[in-house]
Amino acid sequence: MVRSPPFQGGSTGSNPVGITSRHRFTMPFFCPFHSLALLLLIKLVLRIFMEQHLKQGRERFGLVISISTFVLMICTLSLFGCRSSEPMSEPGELSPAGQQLAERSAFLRENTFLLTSVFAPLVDPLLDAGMDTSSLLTLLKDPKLKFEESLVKINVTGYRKKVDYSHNYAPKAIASSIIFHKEHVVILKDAEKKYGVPSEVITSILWVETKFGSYTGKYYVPSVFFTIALAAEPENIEKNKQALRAENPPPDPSELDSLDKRIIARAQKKAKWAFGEILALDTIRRLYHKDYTSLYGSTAGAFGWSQFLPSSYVRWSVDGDSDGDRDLFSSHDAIHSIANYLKTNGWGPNVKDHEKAVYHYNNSNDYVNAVLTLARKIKQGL
Ligand SMILES: [Ca+2]
Repeated sequence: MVRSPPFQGGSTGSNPVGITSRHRFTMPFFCPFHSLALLLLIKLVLRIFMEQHLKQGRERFGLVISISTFVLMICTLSLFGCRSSEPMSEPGELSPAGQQLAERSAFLRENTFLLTSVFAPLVDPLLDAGMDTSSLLTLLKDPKLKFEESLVKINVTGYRKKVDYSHNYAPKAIASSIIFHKEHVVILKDAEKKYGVPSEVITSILWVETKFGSYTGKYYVPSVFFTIALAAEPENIEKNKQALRAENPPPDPSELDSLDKRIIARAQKKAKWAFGEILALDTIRRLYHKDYTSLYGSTAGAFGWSQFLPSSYVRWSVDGDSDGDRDLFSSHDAIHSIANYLKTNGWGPNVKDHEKAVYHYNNSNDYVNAVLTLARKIKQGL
């Protein structure tokens, strides 16, 4: 896919159509300064002429000649200065910013559906951030791209539901993990040797995340990020404010202002995060030639056996089997990518290092406990 030149955003200030000012004063004596200088020069020449004919003193004549020479010199210098500081250009030439603006306008005129799309607020920011027009069109024309109402809901009063991870180290989980470890022992030990992360920890994460690739998520990943990137749009903020007031029981009226501010702050944070993940998706397309228009994952947009976010894919995925593709839907690449992730994010010789690295993977102490408990049980069962 040929990448179109990225557009740059921003106002062109007092020159909205982008016409350059470089062709001002291309006729220099239209400049008020030069016009005045010319008048002075003409006046002095006339005076010299009159002085000569009136045969007045030679000294006075010399003074007039000196003054006229000085004025002529100043006039000439400023004339050249004016021309050199404002080089001439072809009439109608656009500045780079003006040209970009004109191209952007033409693009939007050719694709008016963008302006009526629910994702219209993201078009300019994504183009400003460097996403090329062709990939943006591919995404927004795709009927799979949908606004997922549930993903912009923000709850600022309810406690986050505690996730129970204990089933992840139940006997069935341990037995399945030991079987997987034996079947993939060569790849697991290769990753362990390369990154210093124990094979049973890698196995444990693969089980907890996706049950060895059995549940990698059913959400269309671009829809997840495009939807969440709209979380801070006024209508979505308003929906959350209304939902807050409709809660049963409703919140204390004296707390509403504070809760509204929390909704706005959280929505802005989520929208910024999702916008960054859209750009990471596009980076994956550009750098690794991956087609994300068939990518499915979790409600958080994590995908593959290892459940990496797009930004994690860009930073920490690796091509474990050296086939030229970082494919997190393959066990080989997922195993090496998890090991690389943990190694890069703090895995070391101490328990604290283990906890830190796994916590980085998923910010939950219960998750950390489940992963490390299952890993210990796998090791005991081998
Ligand atoms: Ca590969």
